[in-house]
Amino acid sequence: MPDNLTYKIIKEHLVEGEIKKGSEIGIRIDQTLTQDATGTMAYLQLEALGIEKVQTELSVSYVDHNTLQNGFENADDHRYLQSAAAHFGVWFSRPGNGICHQVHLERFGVPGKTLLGSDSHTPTAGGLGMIGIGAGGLDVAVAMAGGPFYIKVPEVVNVQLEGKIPPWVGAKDIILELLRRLTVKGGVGKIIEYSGTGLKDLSIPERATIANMGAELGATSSLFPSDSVTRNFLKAQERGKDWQLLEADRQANYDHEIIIVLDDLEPMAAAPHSPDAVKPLSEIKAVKVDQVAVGSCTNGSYYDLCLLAEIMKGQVVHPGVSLVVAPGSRQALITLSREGVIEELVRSGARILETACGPCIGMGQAPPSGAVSVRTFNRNFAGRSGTADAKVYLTGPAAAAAAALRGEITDPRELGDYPHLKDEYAPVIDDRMIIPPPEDGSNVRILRGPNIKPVPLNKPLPQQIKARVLLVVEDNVTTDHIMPGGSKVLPLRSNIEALSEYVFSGLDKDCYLRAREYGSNLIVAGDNYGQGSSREHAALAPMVLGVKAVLAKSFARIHQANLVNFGILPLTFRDPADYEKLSAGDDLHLNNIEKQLRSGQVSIEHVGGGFNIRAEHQLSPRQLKIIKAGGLLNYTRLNNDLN
Ligand code: MIC
Ligand code: SF4
Repeated sequence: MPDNLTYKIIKEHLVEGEIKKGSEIGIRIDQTLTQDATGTMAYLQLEALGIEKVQTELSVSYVDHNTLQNGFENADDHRYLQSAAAHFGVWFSRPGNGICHQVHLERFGVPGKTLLGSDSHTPTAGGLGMIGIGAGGLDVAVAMAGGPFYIKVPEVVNVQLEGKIPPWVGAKDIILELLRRLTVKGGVGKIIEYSGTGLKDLSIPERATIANMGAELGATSSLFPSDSVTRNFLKAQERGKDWQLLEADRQANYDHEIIIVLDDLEPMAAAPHSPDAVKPLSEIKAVKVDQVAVGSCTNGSYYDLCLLAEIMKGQVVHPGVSLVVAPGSRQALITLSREGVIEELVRSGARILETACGPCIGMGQAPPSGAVSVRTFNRNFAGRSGTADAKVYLTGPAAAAAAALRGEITDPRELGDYPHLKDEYAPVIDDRMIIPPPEDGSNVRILRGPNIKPVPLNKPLPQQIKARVLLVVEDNVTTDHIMPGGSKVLPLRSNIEALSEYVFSGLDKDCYLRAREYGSNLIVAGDNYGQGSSREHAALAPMVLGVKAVLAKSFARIHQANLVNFGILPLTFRDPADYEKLSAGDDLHLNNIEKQLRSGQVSIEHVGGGFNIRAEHQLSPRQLKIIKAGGLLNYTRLNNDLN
């Protein structure tokens, strides 16, 4: 049977299970990446697993998120990560070298390989024809230790890009169009595979922009073929030998087909506060802009910044706008400097930031109160910028340039002729900020700081859970709601007890106090609970606050896996209408849990209400064992088995 590219790569990596829709399979992971905000936990867990050396073909530890050093915490984490990388045989990309996804694409990604990363935007690597998947740090630690990664066999969507993209419309508009059509939960359980006549005009960084934001669809991954464009990119990166031709078989089967006619697209933006609140820029009128931010793993490439500079050339940013620019990698920054682009940007009034995530995760550059910020990033959840009442619009770099010049949201087509960017691509290759691991790192001492605490463990599943409803939350609650980012909270990522005081703090700052008072808690949620990031802290911190179960209408993939990994029971309503029957403070009992879980259905007693809620679970037999053991670390230790 003719195969799509996704199945071809999965089949080559299959180590457990059968490729049958919906069933769980284990795949071999060739490469892993971690970043600093999730990496300390991942390596602490690798230590807890008792592993001596990583077993992957390549593992890289990046420092790109927590780069503001307001206190010792982030710097201590960086030192811990550097020493742990040397100890375990992991490459270390130093702070200042760039954002993990962009650096990985440029320096390490290989078509046809699998990449597991402790960051939800790991699918960026799909721009190069590899399957990149985001996961919690513990899953990545297990993969580094040589264990398979488990996923449900995904549905594969064929997105055909046909025709030619008009001037002023870019890769970002393609993925925004898909978000407009499919919404933030439209990709759950799916891998998005791209094809069509439009592909030949899309460079690898542009493909990476699209693959990157597939995470906002909730997709497991996004995948482009590996073609002559890929070959030229790899050659320019002096990695031509890593190239191979990879494409779907002719007449390959797909579960869904979507056609996007590129000629019909226009410049768009995702309006506050969701990446799927997409509108054409021509329809957004008279919105004054206070800040424009360009960069991130979505649009921080050399090309993106050249486009910004070219549009702004000879002009200066509007007096009411602060323009901040963070190149995505040191390679991009050096190349842009060599070509005078940085000078152009500075002349146009850009405030050049470190090559890091920066404002995307609220690590500095919080906009003023009530501000409008136009960002080339991928997420615009309320509060993520660091300013609770700021409104963030997500656009491509051309629209960002137009907003920076005009001081209001502007359709970039109003600026006249589209600038001509030169085609050739000659990046400066200089890997001296990437430290290879020593041959034998077993004697390298791992350096810890006082804020780096051991990974907390859960207890095995009891026979009965008596819990109080801590919170009832709506649809599409993000991990940023559950466990906020930002420069104040992120430095606590290595200290779960301290971090737990911020659980749901954006919704209710006293939530943690109530959770401690109740002792045993349950969260009730709507659809797509836990969308967004891969941060396992959104499971770990609730766990230390005594959250035993989450009862939702549905879950986002990575967060559900993280809940299981830390022994928190993810249950879904059999009848979503029952959601209305529950309120914060209700007492619920789950009796005879093991027996009920075995049957797949769980009846939850509402104490005081005199009724029962019917729930179910979608856990595989393997996940049930993990839940029973009180999480994956306990389970792995019990079985002393990574397979
Ligand atoms: C994000 O964009 O939300 C992050 C910060 O990169 C997260 C990882 C984290 O929370 O550390 C992600 O996307 O997984
Ligand atoms: Fe960093 Fe933002 Fe990308 Fe997350 S989405 S990896 S915070 S740049």
